[in-house]
Order: sequence, then C-alpha cells, then structure tokens
Amino acid sequence: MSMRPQIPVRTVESDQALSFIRQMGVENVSLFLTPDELTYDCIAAQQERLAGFGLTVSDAACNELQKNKSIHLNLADRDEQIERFNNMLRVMGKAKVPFTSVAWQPNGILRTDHRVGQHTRGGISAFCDQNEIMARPNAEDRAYTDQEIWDNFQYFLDKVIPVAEETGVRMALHPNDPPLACMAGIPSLIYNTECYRKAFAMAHGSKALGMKLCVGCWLEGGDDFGDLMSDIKEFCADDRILCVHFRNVDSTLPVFEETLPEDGYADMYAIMKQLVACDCNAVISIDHGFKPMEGFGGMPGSFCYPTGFMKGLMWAAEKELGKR
Ligand SMILES: [Mn+2]
Repeated sequence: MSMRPQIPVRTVESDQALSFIRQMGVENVSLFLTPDELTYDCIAAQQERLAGFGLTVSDAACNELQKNKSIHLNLADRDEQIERFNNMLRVMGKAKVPFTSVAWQPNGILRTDHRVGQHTRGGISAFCDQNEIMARPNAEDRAYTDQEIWDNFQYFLDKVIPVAEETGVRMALHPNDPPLACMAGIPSLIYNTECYRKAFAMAHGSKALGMKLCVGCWLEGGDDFGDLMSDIKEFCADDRILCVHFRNVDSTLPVFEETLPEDGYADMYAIMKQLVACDCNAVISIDHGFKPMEGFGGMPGSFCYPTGFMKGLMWAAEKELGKR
C-alpha cells in the first residue's frame, strides 16, 4: 500500500471545505477534536458526515491531551490527565480510529516570529531564532532535569501502552519543535534519532508507540537530528512511521524560515523517493501551511497548493520507482 495524502480538519469545517478537500484527490483527514468532542457519539457522527464527502478519518487528536503539561511535568493531577488520555484511547478504539498523536512539548511549538519572509511572496510564515529561544527564562517555576522528563514519559507509557494495545489505537510521537535539547527550562524528549530509539525501547517492545516523522524537524536540526534518509529506512523497517509531516525550511538552526516544499534547502523529491522506496505506508500531510489569507479558503485553502505539489512528487516517485 502506498502513502495516503491527508489534510487536517476540525469538526466545524464547512461542507464546502470538505468538498474542496475531496476535490484535491485527498481521501484521508486527521480529525482535531476539542476535549468536549471526545465521545464515541461525536466521533461516529463526524465519521459519518465525512464519509458523505468521501473522506475517511485516518487519525484523530486532542491538543489538550497530546501536549499536556500535567503529564509531561508530573503535576498534581497527572493521574487524572492520564486517565482522560486512556478514555480518549477507548473512545477512539470503539470508533476504530487507527492512531492518535502525542507531542512531548508542554509549551507547544516554539517560534520567534510570524511574518512575511524571504520566500513567502507576501504570505505569512513562521520563523525561529535559536538564540532568542535560548535566552528565554524558565517557562515554569523551576528548571526540570532530563531524567525527570524521561521518568515522566516512562510513567505515561506504563499506564497507556496496555490500553493502546487493548483498544488497537496507536500513538504517533512527534519530535520537539524546534529540536533543541532544552528550551525555557524544560528538556525536550525527542530532538534526534537516538531519542526516538530510546523512546521505542521504553515501550517494552510494543508497536503501540510509533512516530510522526516530521521532515521539518529533521531539516531544522540537520545532522544534529540524524540522517533523514537512513532514519526513514530504519523506522519504516521497524513499522514505526504512522504519519509523515512533509515540510521544508530554508536553513538548519540556528535561524530558519518555514517555506513551500520547493523553496527550502532540502530536495523534497529525494525525500519522497526514499519514503516510496522504503514502502512507507503512512499518511502524509503538509505541515504548517502559510497563514490562511483573510476571508479566502481558510486552512484547506492554505494547504491546497503545497498538498498538490506533494501529491505530484509522490506520483512521480512512484512512477520512477515502478510502483505505479
Ligand atoms: Mn510537524
């Protein structure tokens, strides 16, 4: 099976937006849910509505639970939050949602500016300056240690892996973005390939833990993150890649701008060919489109062009490698 192009949607997407997505030749959507929407009835109703547009929910996630400070930093209500996470897995399992997302970054993706860039032709994109991020004070009342972060991750895995196994819902772990070892007093969990190997080893051999292979994060880190080509091969062979984030940047750290796929420093066709050559069967989506133009197209509008470009690369790679 080849990779499946995908676009993220929320439950409030209009009928027009859903038709527009389907007309791009996209069949899979990643469903973003609010905490109130984490019920079987809500997900089943969304699946039915999306099916009416020829769309399948390939995965679903709730931001509040995938980036949860209490779980990541062992705050007082950690167990309660993990139980909410497990209930989410149970609900998704009942609705047969194949996987959900986890990103061990309690303060989310860190960027230092959103503005028109050198490569955006008037569009608004995201910028990151490592020096500015490293100068930030502790985000919490104290600095955390590396050991604490990994201990908290192990505690989480021990509680959720059995539920993930039982419900059949896998978890796609995204790298910390930007992939720096520590930001604002909070050590990152995943900032290179070695961190992923360590995380998978901690899952006690369970394949319930997989990854979101965020090409953007790999490119931001460059050689410090790992060798993207051999990492694709390794993690495809190990059946860990559940989702690919297809994103280019104009440079590695310390300073980068997010670009369209054809404008960054990486050869995205070479990356696509490696994914196809390794028989990657994940969903694949554009990551962080430019800010949608006011009153025009919303998020599907901003994702439309780069998604088409990505699909073109996929078509060409499959053709060239005799897989189409
Ligand atoms: Mn990403």
